[in-house]
Amino acid sequence: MLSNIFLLKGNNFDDLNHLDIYSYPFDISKRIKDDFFKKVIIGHEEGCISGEKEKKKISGNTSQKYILNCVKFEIDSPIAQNVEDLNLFTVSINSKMIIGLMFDEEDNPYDYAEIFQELSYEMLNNEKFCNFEDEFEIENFLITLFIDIRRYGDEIIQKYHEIAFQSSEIFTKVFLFGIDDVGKSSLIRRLKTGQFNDNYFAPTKKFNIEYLQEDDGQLAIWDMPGNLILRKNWLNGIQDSNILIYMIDIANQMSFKESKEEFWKIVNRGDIKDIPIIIVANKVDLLHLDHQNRDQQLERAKRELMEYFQFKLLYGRNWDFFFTSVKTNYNVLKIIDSIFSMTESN
Ligand SMILES: Nc1nc2c(ncn2[C@@H]2O[C@H](COP(=O)(O)OP(=O)(O)OP(=O)(O)O)[C@@H](O)[C@H]2O)c(=O)[nH]1
Ligand SMILES: [Mg+2]
Repeated sequence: MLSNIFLLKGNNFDDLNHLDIYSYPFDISKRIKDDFFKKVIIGHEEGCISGEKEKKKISGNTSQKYILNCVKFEIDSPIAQNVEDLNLFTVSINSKMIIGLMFDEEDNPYDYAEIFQELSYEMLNNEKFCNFEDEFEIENFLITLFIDIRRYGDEIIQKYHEIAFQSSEIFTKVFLFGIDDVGKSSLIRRLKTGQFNDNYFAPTKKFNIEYLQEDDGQLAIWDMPGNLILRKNWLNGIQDSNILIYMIDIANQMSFKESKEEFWKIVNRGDIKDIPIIIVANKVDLLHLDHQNRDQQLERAKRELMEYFQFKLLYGRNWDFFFTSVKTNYNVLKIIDSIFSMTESN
């Protein structure tokens, strides 16, 4: 678990006697020996030089969000260090400042590598949280970064470790994914409680795992966060899945391109090629289909989706597609039936 965060700032790291030190929640400068921070700086530099970690700038990230013409703060790859028996993870900002995370002994800092870099980058360059000119600003930045990384650890990493220990044999593991706002968590609520709430808006931030007892067996449904930053956690949860469900918001055509890219990023992975997939085009109630031509209209919509998403490339795999409305309950139970029929035949 993350226990503390600190920031070292000086005009010049050659002058290690004149550093400004900020930390949260404990004032660590009072608790540890004088030369601790020197060792941290030297350890960080050595880690970079030895190439223990590829020294890759986050500004080179291919994710669209990080491509900016002018990057004010460059964040290097984090370096794991053990200084005075403390388990540390450090990044440097513009090679002038160092942010350090302190973890419990048993933690693996590399579980936090991406979130540490991305959050720092996002807060400094996109949200312009801090210019490092004002103490209050720096403290505020550190507190926010600490809380967000700690929450990530509690909600994603700890949960992942806990669940990895549970036996998957008695459950059919259903991996439910898709970009944000398509209706994944609403589907789970509908299945669990029979309810749907139009005003429900609670983007999923962690692995949300629900267990369902159905006539044909028990399901463990892993509801993934669709949030852009959290999507990379899909790969932490997908192992040992018995079936994948990919959800699309049929009413939001603007999102199709993004949704298609995310779909193929996962589905093209060799290690999941034998896992059956159900593609669910949700929110069909928003299409305002007219009663008389409903079937033809759905048929046409399906053809267009097949073409756009290139689902034909799934040829040879065990897959299915159908429309749903979690709101009106249309085809919701069909999802359950398909889960059992497709996993049985697999
Ligand atoms: N009209 C309509 N709205 C829906 C339907 N399903 C979900 N919604 C609404 O869509 C919004 C997003 O639903 P969520 O279930 O939170 O979406 P999600 O995919 O879990 O989103 P993330 O957790 O951010 O990945 C909510 O306002 C739901 O009420 C549906 O079938 N029809
Ligand atoms: Mg959700």
